[in-house]
Amino acid sequence: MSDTQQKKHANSIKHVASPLARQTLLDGSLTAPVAGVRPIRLLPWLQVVKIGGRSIMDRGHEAILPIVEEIRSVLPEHRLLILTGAGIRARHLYSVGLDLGLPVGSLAPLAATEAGQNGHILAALLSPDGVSYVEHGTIANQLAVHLSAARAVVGSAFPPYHHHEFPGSRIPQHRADTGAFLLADTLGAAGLTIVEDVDGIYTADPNGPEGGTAELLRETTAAELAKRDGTLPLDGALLEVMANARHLERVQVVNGLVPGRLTAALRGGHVGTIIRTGARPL
Ligand code: GWN
Ligand code: ATP
Repeated sequence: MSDTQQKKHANSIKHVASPLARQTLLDGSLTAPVAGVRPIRLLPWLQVVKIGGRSIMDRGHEAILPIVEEIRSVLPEHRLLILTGAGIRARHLYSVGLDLGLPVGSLAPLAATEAGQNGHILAALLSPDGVSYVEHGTIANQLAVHLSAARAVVGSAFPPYHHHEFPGSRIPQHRADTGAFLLADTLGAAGLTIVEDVDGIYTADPNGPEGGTAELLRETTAAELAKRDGTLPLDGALLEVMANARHLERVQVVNGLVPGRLTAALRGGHVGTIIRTGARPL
């Protein structure tokens, strides 16, 4: 190309004004003016409900049928994304897989399938009410259209990290509670209720050796829980994700074995443990 041709060509290039084009995305002071604003709420009317795999689904009809009845009765009031946890089949899988030396990236997708199976069971029971199981890809891309056609859908709470699961631990760190929170926060949902088999979060495992002295925490923060020693009825990674939440300011953990608790929580009642996240009202 001659000099004149080159100049003509350069003048015809359309320059796209892009504030992040010239800087490293690692420099917080440069990205903050562009990336520091709160994201939009995609589905602000959505209520997300995580149903425990071990705590509810593994108990069979005694626990599942009353929850199905309760979900059915709240459908006229709420539009729901119901997400199920993986339960004891995943725990058995971890023991077999770990014994065989499988890496965490093999175990994560295998455990996730169990969360999906629990979702299929729940969706089948709710199908007379127009509720179906929807795949991960559908949750990602077509949730709005499905929730325009039905009051609720069911999906797997396990996040699809698959073979990208972080190798920090041999058991997948990002499990069903984390997956449910990540979805609820990114969708800008109105709320997330985590349904367990205990009244909420206690100072120690109420079913453990110190259960007799364990006290229920009516209200706490993700930061306080992160500082505590001992076990929780939630994934550890959830606390880290909650600290960086963008929309969801609180989550409630409720006992799904007590009829009416889920309904009350969805109506804004304080019937379990409220955990405040790092998200702040604007
Ligand atoms: O299979 O129950 O979605 O919604 O994490 O991947 O391991 O897959 O590897 O859309 O993509 O078992 O087949 O399975 O639970 O996750 O789904 O029936 O590629 O609808 O095909 O991200 O459901 O499944 O287990 O959730 O959690 O075909 Mo299942 Mo799960 Mo279905 Mo899904 Mo995974 Mo898909 Mo997926 Mo896989
Ligand atoms: P998943 O959905 O991943 O299958 P889940 O949410 O149904 O699991 P668990 O992970 O077993 O269920 O969590 C519930 C259990 O956590 C309770 O039955 C309780 O015994 C136990 N637990 C441990 N520590 C605490 C605590 N500090 N407060 C309340 N429950 C606790």
